[in-house]
Amino acid sequence: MWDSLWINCNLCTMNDAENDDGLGIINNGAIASTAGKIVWIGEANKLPDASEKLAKEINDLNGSWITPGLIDCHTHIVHGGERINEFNMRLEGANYEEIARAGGGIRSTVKATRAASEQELFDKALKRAQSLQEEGVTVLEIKSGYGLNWENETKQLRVARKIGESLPLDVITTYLAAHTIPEEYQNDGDGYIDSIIEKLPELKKSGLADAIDGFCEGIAFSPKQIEKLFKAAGDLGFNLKLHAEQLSDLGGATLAAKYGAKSADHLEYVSEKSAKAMLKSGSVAVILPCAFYFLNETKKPPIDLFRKNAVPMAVATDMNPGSSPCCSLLLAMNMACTFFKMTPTETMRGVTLHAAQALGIEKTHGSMEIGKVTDLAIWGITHPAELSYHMGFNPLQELIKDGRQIIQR
Ligand code: DI6
Ligand code: FE
Repeated sequence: MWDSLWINCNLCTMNDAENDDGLGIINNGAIASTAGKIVWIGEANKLPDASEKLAKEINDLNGSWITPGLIDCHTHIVHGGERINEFNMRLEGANYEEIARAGGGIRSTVKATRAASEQELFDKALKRAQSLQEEGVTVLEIKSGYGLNWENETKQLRVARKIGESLPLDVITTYLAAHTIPEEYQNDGDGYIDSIIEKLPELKKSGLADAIDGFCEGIAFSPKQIEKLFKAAGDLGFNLKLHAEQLSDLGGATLAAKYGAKSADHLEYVSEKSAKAMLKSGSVAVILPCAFYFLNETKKPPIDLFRKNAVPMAVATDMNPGSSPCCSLLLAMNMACTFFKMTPTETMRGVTLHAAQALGIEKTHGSMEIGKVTDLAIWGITHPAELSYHMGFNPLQELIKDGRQIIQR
């Protein structure tokens, strides 16, 4: 007996075995779920006889489309304060690096995050998570990185975990203490990296973080410093990720690949050598078009290079108060197409299959296949490409998490 059966729908399975169009489309399909897992999927006319009697509940979708629940694989939604003053400064001509060097930027959010209580951080982050969820997101990565000391970094991670416990949403947490050098360490980046490394075993024990991330950039940490962090974190069994080549090419993506990182993110300035290394290591290129847009950048990530080298591309919001105050994964998909000329099929893969790979959960999430979790987004659309096409319009009709309906619109 199945718990639920969805019929009269078109499926965008993201499973190549179904259809090698890059989306795994099945027109007039059906999908069944038991105990939160997919137990049957295929063309409706191949359903076993008397399947109406096989399911406790049948949902007739009247021609709607089903995709896997979307995955936002790069966010900083837990943070204190906003950065509207910097927005104004940039409109008047200052750039992101200048503001950061003048003590604004990440450090100003660090002040606000340290000052905020756990409850305050939670209340704000919950709204952001809900707004992502309203657009079909069922898995969300959340980074720390605005505490920059043990007490406040773990405060952010506890809030992130609590978001996952409070909403029907899977939260993957990432420890980004190596986001920038805190004031207490001024010009001692090496000393700060050592202080992070010292706490990694305790972090591992706490279970608060699934991955370790860093910001490899002139205004943050050098490849040498990141390498030291990656060695220690990798030895402890953490997944690795890296903000790399956002503002310049320091070879961060090559380093990420060398340590088998799940992803390297941003990558506007990435080299061909790094792209090749990423293919070898299976690292995903996480494309963050909202940060590119909001900072008014002109250098675009080399999408053709990733295509040519068959590097999987994910797309994410990078939701954060400084470079991407964007809570819409659908808008990120749209911008990936308009700015970077990714195809709607590539962006769709970027928020499902490849986003799952960037988080190391591709065995259970990111496509609709027998045995994977029943995370389904149900849309009133004519084709999945429509999800990359609209701006400021949300065609979500229903969201199913672990087989249960959690949103109906
Ligand atoms: N790159 C980014 O775009 C965010 N972090 C990072 O390393 C921006 C963070 C911020 O400006 O608060
Ligand atoms: Fe980021």
